[in-house]
Amino acid sequence: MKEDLEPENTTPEAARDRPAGVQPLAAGVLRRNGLESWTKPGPSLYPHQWSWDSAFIALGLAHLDNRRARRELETLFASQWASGKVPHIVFDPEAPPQSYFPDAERWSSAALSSDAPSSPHTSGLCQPPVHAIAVLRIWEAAQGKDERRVELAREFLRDSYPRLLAWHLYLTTARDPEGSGLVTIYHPWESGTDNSPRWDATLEKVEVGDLPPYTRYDLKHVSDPSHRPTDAEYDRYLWLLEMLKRACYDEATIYESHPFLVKDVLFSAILIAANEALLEIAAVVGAPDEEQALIEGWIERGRNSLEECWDDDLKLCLDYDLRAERYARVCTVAGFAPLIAGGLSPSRLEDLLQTLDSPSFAGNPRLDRPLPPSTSPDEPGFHPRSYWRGPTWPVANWLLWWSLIRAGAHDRAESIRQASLAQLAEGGFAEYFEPFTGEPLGSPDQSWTAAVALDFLAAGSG
Ligand code: 2M8
Repeated sequence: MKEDLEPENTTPEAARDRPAGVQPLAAGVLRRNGLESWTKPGPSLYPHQWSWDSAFIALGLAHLDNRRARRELETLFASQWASGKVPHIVFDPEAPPQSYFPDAERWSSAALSSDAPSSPHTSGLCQPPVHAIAVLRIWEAAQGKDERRVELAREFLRDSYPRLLAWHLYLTTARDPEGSGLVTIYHPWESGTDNSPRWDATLEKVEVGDLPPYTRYDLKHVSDPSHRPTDAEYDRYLWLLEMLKRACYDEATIYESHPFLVKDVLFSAILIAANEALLEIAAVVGAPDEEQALIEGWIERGRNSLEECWDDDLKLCLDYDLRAERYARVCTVAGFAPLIAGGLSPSRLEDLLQTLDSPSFAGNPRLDRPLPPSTSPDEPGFHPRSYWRGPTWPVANWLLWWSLIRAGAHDRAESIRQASLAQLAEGGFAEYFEPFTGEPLGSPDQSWTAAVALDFLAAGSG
């Protein structure tokens, strides 16, 4: 039953703001990638439910069909671990065989950890917590609609709040036993920016042991294997997975022995922004004062800790490798973490805008459009066609746009929105784009790309 399908906004103002019919095309991508209660990130490369993809998808769906948006997140949270962790992949038992590797069997999460759900199977990692931001968007999108829709959205908020709180509690405790305010990740896949040069130095030190054999299925879904991470990177990814399995996904054991323990500034910043959203949700559902105070404490501690990772020469924030006890001096979009975390002083905002518009990022004269490459072209590890090593990612543009609005930099935000929409109108809903030519790369018809387009458009139509 389509209980609350929203009619499309067709005012002349909205039409002016919709380059080349982007809205129906984006809606079509989400419809085609949609299954019964959730959406595949990509038509063939990603056949399962991914955590932060689902959050972005839900915030796009919120403008099309509030019910489907709610179900997207309800389905994901149904697989939350007993520890509060939201797994990075929920495996679809109906997905075609040999379509994605590592598969549920390779992760063996339920066999190794009593915290993991046994059906459907999940991976043992997590991804950046965009979920509370999406839940709030679903609530906002329901405002001004009829009473029943608002009541359904309020019910969803009430159900989501304890799940989100448990998720954020997991991240602020198990993933931050030091109480530093920053989240520790165990694998590049947790960052969502998998092969970014942010991880090169840490990964180089990982010595791959006796790795059980495997076949990469990802390469059959892209036109050119050089867009995807290399085999050497994959060996390390798979070896880290074996290490986590040996630790039975137990946090304390991982902390003692795991070779990849990094304080990820982008992940931490998203958690801070998500905590701000959670605080708003807490107010709507009337959560106890102690819980609201706890969330406020997380936000403050997180922002202070990001400040400690600030590099005044690069004018960016840096990840910290706990094993090597050093910062990763690499310029990538993750360095804009303080902008995403919010609560900036005017001078810090000025610093970040300067970096954003410098030749190291969106001000690079070779760019097809003034959109920041995922890795600065100044970096030795930059590669314009390889995944998170240089291409422009629409989701990263969305994060910057949304953060600039929250920081009050409306004009700067608007130029990112316009440039990103123009890129999608021309190149379609690709997973990522070559920054100098604008060529669409990776998986075509990527769901989160379509979802952020819908959110950009909704903002444009007021
Ligand atoms: C990419 O990551 C997966 C592993 O999780 C992969 O490359 O196979 C990343 O871009 C990640 O951020 C994203 O969530 C996922 C699905 O779109 O693909």
